[in-house]
Amino acid sequence: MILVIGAGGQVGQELVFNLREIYGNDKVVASDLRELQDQSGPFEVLNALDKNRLHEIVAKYKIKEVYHLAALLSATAEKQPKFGWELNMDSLFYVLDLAKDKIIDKIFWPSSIAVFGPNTPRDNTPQHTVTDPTTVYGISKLAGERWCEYYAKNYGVDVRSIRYPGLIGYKTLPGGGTTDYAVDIYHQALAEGKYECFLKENAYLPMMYMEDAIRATIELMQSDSDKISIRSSYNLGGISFSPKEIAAAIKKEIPSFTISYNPDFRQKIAESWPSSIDDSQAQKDWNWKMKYDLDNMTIDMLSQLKKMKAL
Ligand code: AKB
Repeated sequence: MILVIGAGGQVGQELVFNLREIYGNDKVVASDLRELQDQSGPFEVLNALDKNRLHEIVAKYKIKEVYHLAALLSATAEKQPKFGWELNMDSLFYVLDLAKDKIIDKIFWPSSIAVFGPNTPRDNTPQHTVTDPTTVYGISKLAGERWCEYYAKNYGVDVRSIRYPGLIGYKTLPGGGTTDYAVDIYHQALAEGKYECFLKENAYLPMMYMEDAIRATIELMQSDSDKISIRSSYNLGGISFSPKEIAAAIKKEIPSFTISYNPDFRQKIAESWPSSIDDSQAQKDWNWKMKYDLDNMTIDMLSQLKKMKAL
């Protein structure tokens, strides 16, 4: 049995859907702070900081695999630093300890490009390099990565992780990240024909279409354990583009679309992150291969959003 913590979030909703397609609706327990609309399988209300409730759910369903997605993202955690640290770290320990105590067998926990910082090489950022994050979110993800590796090496815990780039999907809205503009822009392009961006026009960041990100997550989790050479977190490259370039891709589909720029505090966060990522280790270890580039992602995003609006 599988438990997804944070099933109501941007990644969670899509991951639950895909896991249920593969393993069956009744084999995947979704959990979140609040009840979810989609009740296609078992659901439990769970605050990721409530260790007793987590243990209760794990025992009730005989959970063996946990996808722990609950976290405060970069922009939100800057507004509540102490709580961001507490949520992102304590909840991870609760899950890691379940595996250390042999109650569960396998964990997926997402890290992020936010582990990098201003002294990290910005282009084609290597797997092993300077990590000097400037945000609470990045600090918590970097600390989490070190703990994952520690638990894997010292207690034999089977924990797997990906440093997600900015994720772009049509089914759900992101919650409180620096890369959120790249989802918002598609919604606004269809609704208003224009978009005001909170980053500068040349703020290059690594991004990825949700379908690729979900596939990467499941492929990593399905790989043989002896193929996984990285127990902290794998770099995942994705597509690198700037607000100006995504606007140009949208303009190809909606010629009247316009963009303007009004950078806020998130610009500084974006400047501290890489512009592109080297994911050759993921390619080598578990045959990772991305499918979507900027143009085919844009075509798919716009057509899916149009379909959803028509419903
Ligand atoms: C954020 O912008 O905080 C996230 C991330 C890159 O991890 N999307």
